[in-house]
Amino acid sequence: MQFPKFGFIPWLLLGAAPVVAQINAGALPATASPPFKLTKVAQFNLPWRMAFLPDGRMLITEKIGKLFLATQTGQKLEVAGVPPVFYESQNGLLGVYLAPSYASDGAIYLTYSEPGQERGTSALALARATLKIGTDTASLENLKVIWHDPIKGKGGQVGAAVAFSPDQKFLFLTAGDRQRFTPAQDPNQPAGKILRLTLDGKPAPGNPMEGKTGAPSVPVIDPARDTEAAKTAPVVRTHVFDGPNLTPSETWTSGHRTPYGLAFAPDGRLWELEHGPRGGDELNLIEPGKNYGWPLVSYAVNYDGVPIASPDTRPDLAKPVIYWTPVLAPGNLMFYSGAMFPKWKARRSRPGSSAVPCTGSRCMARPRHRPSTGRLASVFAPLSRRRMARCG
Ligand SMILES: [Ca+2]
Repeated sequence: MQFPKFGFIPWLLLGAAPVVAQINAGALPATASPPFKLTKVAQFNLPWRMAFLPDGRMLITEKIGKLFLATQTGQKLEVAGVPPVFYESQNGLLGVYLAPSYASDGAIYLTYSEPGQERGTSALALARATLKIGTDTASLENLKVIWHDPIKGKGGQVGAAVAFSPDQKFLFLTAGDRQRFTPAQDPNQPAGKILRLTLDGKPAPGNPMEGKTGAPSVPVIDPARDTEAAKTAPVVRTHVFDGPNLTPSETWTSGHRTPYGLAFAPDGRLWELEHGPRGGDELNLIEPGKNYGWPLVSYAVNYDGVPIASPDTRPDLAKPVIYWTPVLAPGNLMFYSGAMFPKWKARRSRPGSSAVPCTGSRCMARPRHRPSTGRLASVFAPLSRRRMARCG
């Protein structure tokens, strides 16, 4: 039995189940002011991710399909050589990450919606390229798609977050459910999974289903109205894999919906943030081979009000450590251990703070890591006009 020691926030335990304390942090009251000052230095068109270079400059993606190199004073330079992306709603150019070897070889990774042949279709792609920076130029060279979901189809909720293992040898990639629900429970489809790959995009050794291949073909459906409608959604086509279906051997965990945040904590544990439907955003501790339940269970209902079974009904599925109803709509997850924010400063009892910038609620959340329990306690600093939470 695990029971986190939240002595500083005893109210969190009110109503908690006796065995596992799932925390709903959604209704916590906001704090009045953020512990930092916001200064506008540049403007972007739908910026989605940033990656800091060793010299302090940033690579910033725009979902519409552009990549910029920007200084901290706001000078922008568009990076040439970005691949074509399918931009629509949640699809587009999404992630940018420095490779562990960046300092020696300039390698970066991009994640994006790769256009399909049929109009309105796409799939998640992971590409590696070399960033070349000149005096007044920047470009990507030798760009190569090292992994992609071969099942092109309709829908948003791409995922596309990357985290590197603490030993820098492996790459974790989130693949969202594409608003099709059922693929998240299909071991033959990447959608709704967290994959663990080598740095060149191959199935990583040591994965739970290492060496296993999947079905040679899978049915493809369009996004469905809700979890119930998805069960009987018409098959729009059958995808036949070109070669062996490597999905099982790539899979680390399954049952994810909209996994936008993925990061290793200073203690080496992997955490993931995903959107729930009408409620039920989740912070999950990611452990190999586990099934995180979507769309079988959720601490929320569908957008149209159709109910979804509670995670409490399925002890075989991994529950979130924290969930949010109402939602935050988390856009990312990062752990901060720098010195810029004294209150966030890492110290022996707290080796790092995590931060969650949110899309829907215009906030910054700050779940704090508590090494004494090995868990994250729910502590937040809001930026927004909307609800945010502070508890400790
Ligand atoms: Ca879940």
